[in-house]
Amino acid sequence: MKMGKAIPRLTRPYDTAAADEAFRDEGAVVLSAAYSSEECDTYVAQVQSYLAEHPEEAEYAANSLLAQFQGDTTVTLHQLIGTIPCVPDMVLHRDIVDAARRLLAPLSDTILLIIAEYMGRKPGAPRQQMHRDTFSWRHAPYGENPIALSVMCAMSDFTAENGATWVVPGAHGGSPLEPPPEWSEAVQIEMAKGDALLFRQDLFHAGGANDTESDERHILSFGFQVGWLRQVENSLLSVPPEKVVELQPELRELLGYSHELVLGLYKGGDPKNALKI
Ligand SMILES: O=C(O)CCC(=O)C(=O)O
Repeated sequence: MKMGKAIPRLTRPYDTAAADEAFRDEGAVVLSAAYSSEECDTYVAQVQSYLAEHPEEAEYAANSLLAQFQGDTTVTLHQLIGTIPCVPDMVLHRDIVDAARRLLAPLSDTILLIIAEYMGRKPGAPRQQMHRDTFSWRHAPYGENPIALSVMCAMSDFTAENGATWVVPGAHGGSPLEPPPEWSEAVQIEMAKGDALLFRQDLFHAGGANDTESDERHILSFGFQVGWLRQVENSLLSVPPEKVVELQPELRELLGYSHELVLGLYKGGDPKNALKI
């Protein structure tokens, strides 16, 4: 395993060659100010009002499979594309989608959205186990070229105290079943509100402990995967067709109204035909 030292941070306009080099050498890159402060505030406000109007969502999430991993000091909300109005445009962030397309091109002609998820890590949230997100596809082959990209966006400041994400620079390219590196090799990625951490899903990382009294860490988490793998979030069930038709065509494709050669066909043809638009 090749070990680097720091995760590069890019400012606008983002240098695509530098981003690609960072993925290759360190497994990750930070895009500074990927989102405006207003976008972040709108996102948090929309999530919070949705959760207030739909208490059943919190109850469902608290008993879900992923809740066991996140713990009860984290509030989560899934299927954001169909429920939180600002999220479709945020997920279609041009620099992020283009970075994913470049990164995943060696192993697939198409890409899909893995998940679009809110996480609020409350004071008292413990440090997560170090993990590779490719655990979702632990039987898939792994190597030089990744099968998925994670995007962890700071919707409020990520600080060392409130649990900014830890990553191990250069600890990518291996199996999700390998033992994690030592914590001494990990670095914490503090980010200002609006910054986005992009990392190969086979990079070892973890959410940090929130040791503050009252500073909840608000996250927009999403990602992209090669088009021939099953998505983590079942987008075709999560976003009802009447919502899907209102979305931008590129986002419809990223949800799964697309096909990788003969995978994902509808009646032997393009799954977009099911939308009758
Ligand atoms: O909380 C974070 O910053 C990282 C979260 C994460 O890695 C996860 O939930 O899998």
